[in-house]
Amino acid sequence: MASDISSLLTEDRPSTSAANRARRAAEVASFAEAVLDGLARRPRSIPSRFLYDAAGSALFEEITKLKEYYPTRTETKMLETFGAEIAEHVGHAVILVEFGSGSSRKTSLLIDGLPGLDTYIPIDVSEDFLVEAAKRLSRKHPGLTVRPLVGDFTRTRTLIGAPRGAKLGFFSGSTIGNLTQEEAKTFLENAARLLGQGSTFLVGVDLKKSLNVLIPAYDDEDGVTAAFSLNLLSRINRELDGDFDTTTFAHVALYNADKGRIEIYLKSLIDQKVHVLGRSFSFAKGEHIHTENSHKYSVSEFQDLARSSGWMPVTAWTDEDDLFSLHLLRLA
Ligand code: AVJ
Repeated sequence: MASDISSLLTEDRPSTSAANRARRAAEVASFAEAVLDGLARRPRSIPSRFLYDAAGSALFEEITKLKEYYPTRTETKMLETFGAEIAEHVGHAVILVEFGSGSSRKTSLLIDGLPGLDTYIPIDVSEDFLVEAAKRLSRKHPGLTVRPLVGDFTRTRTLIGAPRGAKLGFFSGSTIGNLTQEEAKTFLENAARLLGQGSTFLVGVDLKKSLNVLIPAYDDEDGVTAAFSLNLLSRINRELDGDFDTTTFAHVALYNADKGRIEIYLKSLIDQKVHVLGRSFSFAKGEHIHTENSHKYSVSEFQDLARSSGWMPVTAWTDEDDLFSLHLLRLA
């Protein structure tokens, strides 16, 4: 059977160039609102999802290859090692729904172990990434129907065009760590509604660990993570007529033990005034903009969170160095 990529679908309208323009305009408007609000607030903060424009996504790809950044390679190896065990639990799945288009390598490993799979539905806000990933996956897995869905996966309400059958959700890379525990709970509840009764959910979650390992993963020697953070200011310059001098801000990564998370900030190195969309913002030397959180969970902490969101923990796998965990959840 020939593989097929159905045309890109959004929740409310088909993909046309007019719809794409409208979507892009809406994205810039929501970025503008978030930046103007976030810079006026104290403490200053900008939601981390805005880190991932084309330049930011490319820099994140570089991060995943750094020697200091253990999550991607550890999770990939775990999918190889535990693939057969995972398949024992989810082998009945007909439809794979991926939240946030991860690296297609990880997804491919999962698909390889599930011969009963009929349809793959990747959900992502970035249409370009989605199209690329869909093409790659479709080529690699002839016979698999790929139905990409453009949208914010935390808000997806329906799976347009999904055939009937058991669904397996996949949320890899510890992307769930970007969400606060409250947001993560809401996300897991929404995912339960979206996937429906009898479904299973495979979630990659970064573990708590020694700061000697954790901090360098978010503040690498070559400054790739710093460049990834600072790209947010360059994006403001590009899209919102900003005049940030990125050489006067520094990337800061620290571990907040109370909240069990890495917190990332951009710190002003001097007293300065910056303009965005005609508005002016003063920064004192040492003042921060909070740009990202990356929550870390013990196995039991995440299982408690899953239970509180209506999911039943089935199994959790960890690697031999206890760096990363894969959780299998089931909906009763
Ligand atoms: C994509 C959210 C999983 O938290 O490890 C990596 C993002 N930011 N380095 C993470 C990130 C800086 C990453 N996630």
